[in-house]
Amino acid sequence: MGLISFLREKFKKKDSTTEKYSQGMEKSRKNFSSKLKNLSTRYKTVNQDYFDELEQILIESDVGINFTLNIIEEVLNRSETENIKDPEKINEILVDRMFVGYASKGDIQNEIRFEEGKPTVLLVVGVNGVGKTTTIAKLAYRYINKGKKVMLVAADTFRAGAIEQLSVWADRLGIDIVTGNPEADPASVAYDGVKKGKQNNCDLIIVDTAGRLQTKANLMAELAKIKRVIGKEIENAPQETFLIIDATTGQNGVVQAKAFAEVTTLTGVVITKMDGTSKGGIILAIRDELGVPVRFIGLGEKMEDLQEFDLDKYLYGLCVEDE
Ligand SMILES: Nc1nc2c(ncn2[C@@H]2O[C@H](COP(=O)(O)OP(=O)(O)OP(=O)(O)O)[C@@H](O)[C@H]2O)c(=O)[nH]1
Ligand SMILES: [Mg+2]
Repeated sequence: MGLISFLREKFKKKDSTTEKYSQGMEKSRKNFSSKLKNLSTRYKTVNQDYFDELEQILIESDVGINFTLNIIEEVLNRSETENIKDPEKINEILVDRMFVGYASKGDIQNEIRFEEGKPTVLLVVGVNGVGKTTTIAKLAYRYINKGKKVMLVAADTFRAGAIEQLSVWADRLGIDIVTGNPEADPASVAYDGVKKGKQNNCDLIIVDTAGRLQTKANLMAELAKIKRVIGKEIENAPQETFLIIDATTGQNGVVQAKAFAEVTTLTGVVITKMDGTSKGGIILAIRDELGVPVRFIGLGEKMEDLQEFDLDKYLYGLCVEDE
C-alpha cells in the first residue's frame, strides 16, 4: 500500500487534531493535491512531460528547489528500474519520498523536554510579525494545560507595544511575567526573568525577543549575550531555542531560517499561519535545508490551533483529499 492510501485509511475517522490539520491546510491541499490528481487523470502513462509537470507542482508548493530536484530524480529512477508507468503509483511514490525526505533527517520528538528539578528555558526568536508573541501564548496555554508551571519574560524591549502585548497574554493565562523598561537591555530582562522563574520553581520559562532584522553580527552578539546570562542562572539553559517562521512568506522563510541558524543554535522551528498559505511545502524545504525539526505548527489564530508537528497528519493535510 502506498502512503496516500495508508494515510487515507489511518485518518478515516479524524480525531480533533487531525481535523485541525485538515482544516488548517485546506488551501495548501487545494494547491498541491488537486494538481497531483489533475495531472494523473490527464496522463495514461508517465513520460518526461509528466515529470516536468510534477516538478513544477512541487516547486509551486514551496518545498524548495533542492528538495524538488532530489525527489524527482528518486521517483524517476524508481519508475525506470521497476518499470512503473501508472501516474497514480508514481504519485504514491512521490508522497512516500516526501515522508522519507523529512524523517531521514533525524529527530522527530517535538514536545518540549522537561528536566527534573530545574526550569526549562525556551528562547523564542524570529523576524518582525511572524507570530512570536502569539505562539508564546499558545505554547504557554498548551503546557499550563499539561500541568506545568509556566512563566513569561518580555525581553523584546525594542517596542513598547510588545511588552504590553505579552502582559495581556500573561494576564489572560493567569501566569507571571517579567518585563523591563522599554529600551532596557534585553539580556538584563532575560536574566531577571530567569532568576525569578528559578526562585518560583517554574517548569517552563519562555523568553520573547525582539524581531528586528539587524546586521548579522549584532544579532549574533545580542542572542549570544542573552544565552550567556541565562546560562549563568541555570546550567545548560536555554535548553530550547525556537525560530518562528511565517508560512505565508514562502521561500523568504527559508532564507530567514538559514540566517538565524548561522547566528545561533536552533533546537526547533515553529511554522505559523499555515492556514493562510497555499504553499504548505515550506516545512519540507526548511527541514531539507537546515535539518532542524519543525516542532509545532500554527493552523489558526485560536489557542488550540497550535499543534505538535506530526509528519503523518501534515502529509495527510497536504496530499490526501477526502474521497
Ligand atoms: N491565521 C493565523 N494567524 C496567526 C498565526 N500565528 C500568529 N498569527 C497572527 O499573526 C499576527 C502577528 O503575531 P505576533 O505574535 O504579534 O507576531 P510577532 O512575531 O510577535 O511580532 P513582533 O513582536 O512585531 O515582531 C497576529 O495578528 C496573530 O494573530 C496562525 O497560526 N494563523
Ligand atoms: Mg512580538
